[in-house]
Amino acid sequence: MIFDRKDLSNDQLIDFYSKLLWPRVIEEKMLVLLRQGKISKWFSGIGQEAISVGATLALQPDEWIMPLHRNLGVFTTRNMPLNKLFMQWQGSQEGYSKGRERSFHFGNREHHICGMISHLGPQLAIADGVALAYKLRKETKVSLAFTGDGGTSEGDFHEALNVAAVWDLPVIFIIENNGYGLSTPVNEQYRCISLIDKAKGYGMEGVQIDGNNLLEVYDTIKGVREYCIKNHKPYLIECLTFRMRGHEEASGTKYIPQDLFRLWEQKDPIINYEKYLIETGVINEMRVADIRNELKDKIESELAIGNNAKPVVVDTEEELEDVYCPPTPRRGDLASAQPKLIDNSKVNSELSISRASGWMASPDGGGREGARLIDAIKEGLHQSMKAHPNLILMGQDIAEYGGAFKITEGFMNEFGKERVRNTPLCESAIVGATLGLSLEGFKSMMEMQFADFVTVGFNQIINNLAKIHYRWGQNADVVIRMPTGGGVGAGPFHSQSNEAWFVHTPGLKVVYPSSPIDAKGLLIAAINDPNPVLYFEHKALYRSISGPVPEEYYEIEIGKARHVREGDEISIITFGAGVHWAEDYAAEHPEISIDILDLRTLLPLDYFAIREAVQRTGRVLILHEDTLVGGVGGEIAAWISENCFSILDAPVMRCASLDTPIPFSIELEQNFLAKARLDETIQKLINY
Ligand SMILES: Cc1ncc(C[n+]2csc(CCOP(=O)(O)OP(=O)(O)O)c2C)c(N)n1
Repeated sequence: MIFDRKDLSNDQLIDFYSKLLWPRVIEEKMLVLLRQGKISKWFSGIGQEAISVGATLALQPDEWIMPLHRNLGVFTTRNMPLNKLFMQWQGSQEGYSKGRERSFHFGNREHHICGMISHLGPQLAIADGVALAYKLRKETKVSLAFTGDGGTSEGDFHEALNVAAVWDLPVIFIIENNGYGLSTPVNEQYRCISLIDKAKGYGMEGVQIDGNNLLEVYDTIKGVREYCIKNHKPYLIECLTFRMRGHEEASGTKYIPQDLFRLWEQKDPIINYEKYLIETGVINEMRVADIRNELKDKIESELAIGNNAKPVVVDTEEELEDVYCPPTPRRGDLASAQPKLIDNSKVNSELSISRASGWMASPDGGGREGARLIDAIKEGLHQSMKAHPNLILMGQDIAEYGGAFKITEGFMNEFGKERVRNTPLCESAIVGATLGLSLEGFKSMMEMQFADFVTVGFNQIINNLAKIHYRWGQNADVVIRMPTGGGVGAGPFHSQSNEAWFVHTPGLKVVYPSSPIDAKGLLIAAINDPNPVLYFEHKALYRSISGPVPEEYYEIEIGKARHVREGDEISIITFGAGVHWAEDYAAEHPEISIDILDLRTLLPLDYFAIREAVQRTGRVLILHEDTLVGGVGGEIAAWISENCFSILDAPVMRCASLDTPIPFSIELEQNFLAKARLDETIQKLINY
């Protein structure tokens, strides 16, 4: 192995040695503790340390790194104390994730390390978001993300590299090519000759290096860092290396030919570097022994602290509280933009909403007063852009074109293309980028062109945005706008109601306004909320309903339902288009006294208002546009039966859409929608 020290001093070379050795001696100790049952799982990076250590040394300490399961050297080179790391690996509450995460699945703001989720590839796009933040602030910084050779086959790899290239983001993507996925060799993983061939396809530069040569890794990444900053571009680095142990300790190494171990033993990153330092007189064997002994002593003293971790004390309240980030106090320049809180949660005749004749009105149907739902959303977004100079909008065709539904029309001219960003068709990477922006203190709103397309960004929402605060205390200050719903003759993939997927995910908030006043106030509240909020907006209501909307900057509180209509025979609990179906039905059936509750927020639910609605009539119908099985109606019905049984006069009934995909033809769609069964269900409830 040939080392080139360039202008590194002896002291620096020795410091590098100690940093390279530290993760190795920690691991050797952990493998013993694993066998003793003191820690539960271990993913070994033995043989690959030069990559983690060299990369971290090449970056500034406040540049974000997105490591994976073999990157102990990132954590140690960023000087995370071993006692706390050890507490983390033991599952102690004094570790970095309060005992909630295993092995390397945690991050820490202070050290600018973003914790991985098991799915590997999602780390890459978070680096895009961080780099975008650096770029927007004109900071001379890069972000750096790791992937294995196996991870390069994930769609996340493609999306993250593509977005970084298209947006000219200073991101360093590092592939640690150790020859195997879990047991899958590279020839069953990809067909290009080498993985840097992929760089060309994205229009970026790439280089393949010896990942076991610390100085080569360090020097390359240092140079690449300068390139990325100077040229505002990403870069792909493939580090050739080898995994000297099993995928994780339990999986063994039987599937790997033994010759390979003998070959790579010769290329051990530590032994070779140590040899180089001794041969060039930078260090002598005595000093090497001293360093090794110092590190061994350090391990013992750190583990002594780590072993003293207090036993886990379960506090359910704290567990639930930590799912969400508490509201952030507003700072300086934004203080003047404090939104007013409007409470329209009680029946209020002034807030009557007018609907174009028939719910399935054509977009330009007449008969409106005040602002339309779409105008209200636009105004809420516009005022939020003014209130938050750090709010970034991202979505397909949202810049010059103004978005598929024209909600951001004119925004690009007013706020600039940096803040109103067209995205490539990379939903997963864009959700990942929202999280990266959040790491750097930005707010972002992503427009899903249609709520249906969220499936291709699902993992980042469900597993990263939703869980990150509970896992390691980092918030995801993100709103995802979801143009949703049917009644527009758009078929199975432009009409779905998929809110229930998200209601089932702790850590998200889900709002679903049915009126213009709520649409504006809930959007402002969602953007002000530091947590990830899925904001559902019904496409068929965009231009078919209108109502009074205050011009001021105001919030409607998330988690509060609205009592729409007073009645004493049955209560309809609903949201979105269901509110209008219920109101229409009530208007057409004055002989029935119908009470209507608009939930407005589906997560967290307003249980107080639900109980009151049950109390008012004792007969409850839950109405929603989503299909019946697994819809939110089932959850609400269960809660009512458990908590309001004594005040019920009839079983809770549900009216929902047919359990089929959404058909295209208008006749089939009308039959599909819950509205087609509303009369029948109400009659059943009344006559029970
Ligand atoms: C999306 C996803 N699929 C499968 C797995 C299971 N898994 C964990 S690590 C791994 C192999 C990863 O290989 P590679 O990216 O080469 O990294 P290495 O472990 O070799 O460092 C697999 C298949 C996973 N964690 N996530």
